[in-house]
Amino acid sequence: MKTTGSTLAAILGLVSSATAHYTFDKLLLNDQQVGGDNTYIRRHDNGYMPIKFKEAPQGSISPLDADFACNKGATGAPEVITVKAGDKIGLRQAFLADGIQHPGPSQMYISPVSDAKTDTGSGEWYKIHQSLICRQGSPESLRTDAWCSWNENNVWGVIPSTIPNGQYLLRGEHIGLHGAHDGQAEFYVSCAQIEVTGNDAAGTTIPGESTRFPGGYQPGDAAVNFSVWGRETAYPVPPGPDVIPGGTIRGSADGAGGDELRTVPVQGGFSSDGSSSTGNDANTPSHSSSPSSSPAPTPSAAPSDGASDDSHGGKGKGKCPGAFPRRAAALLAAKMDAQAE
Ligand SMILES: [Cu+2]
Repeated sequence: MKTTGSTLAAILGLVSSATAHYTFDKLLLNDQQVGGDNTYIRRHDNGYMPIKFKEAPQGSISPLDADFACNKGATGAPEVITVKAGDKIGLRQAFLADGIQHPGPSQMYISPVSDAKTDTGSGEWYKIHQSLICRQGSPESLRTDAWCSWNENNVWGVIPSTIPNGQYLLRGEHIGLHGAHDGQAEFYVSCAQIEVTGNDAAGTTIPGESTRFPGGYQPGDAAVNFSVWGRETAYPVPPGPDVIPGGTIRGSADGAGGDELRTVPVQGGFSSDGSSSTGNDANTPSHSSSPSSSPAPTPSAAPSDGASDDSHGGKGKGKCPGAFPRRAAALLAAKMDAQAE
């Protein structure tokens, strides 16, 4: 692999700011890595930098930019991975990043495409997985290990039985909320190329709501203006559309059920055991067990919970916790240099 200018710039950015940034480049299928770096996951030009609405790192993009679907300048990967319903699929962090240490949700979306190697991701996206809070706790833990994804090195989900056979782009995303109180949520995004097989009973359409990227997230969304620096112990405002029927939700808005993986019920009798879902549970499982399904907190609510910008330390609080060590960044730079020889 050649060291590119943009990669070097990303490394220098890491060294100078020493933040815990990362990207995803390795595919995990049922917890085993398949292929190498970027065999199935699209390479992009954003290095380890986050995407942000506001004060994005130099050279990065906004969630409102055309490349938000698969990250800046993403190009087709050489291979498409074949998967089936029930497979656990993960997008693992790249070199020297070994555990997400940003508080926030992980999500997976799919977009049906005719050719997963060339499609740009401008079509409809359906959310197949959402990972929220796995450990019920305190306002302090909402800033760290209350989140299911805390310290995990990949964003993962499960292939639903409800989606038609065919090729898809699979978009893995983690959203860091540590700066969200200031409109600076950090989006880490990569796309894998998959082909779903064996879902002959799934019909020809994908159930549930869809969205588009860019467009799916807006700067004023409660989900990405949520403050983890106040007294909240729940996150009742997951970003984007609901998880589709047959998709999975890990944890919950307040962590009450622990680290639990639930499948969103299918309405209208698709499920093979003939059980039919009832009531609102089926529509909003991520909210149903939570006492916090009250209206979403808004950015302007922050001062009223005692967390004004001044009281929580101003600029320091928005910084990435769990700093990416300077030493590790230097090692990364050295490795990249060696590979460029
Ligand atoms: Cu960060």
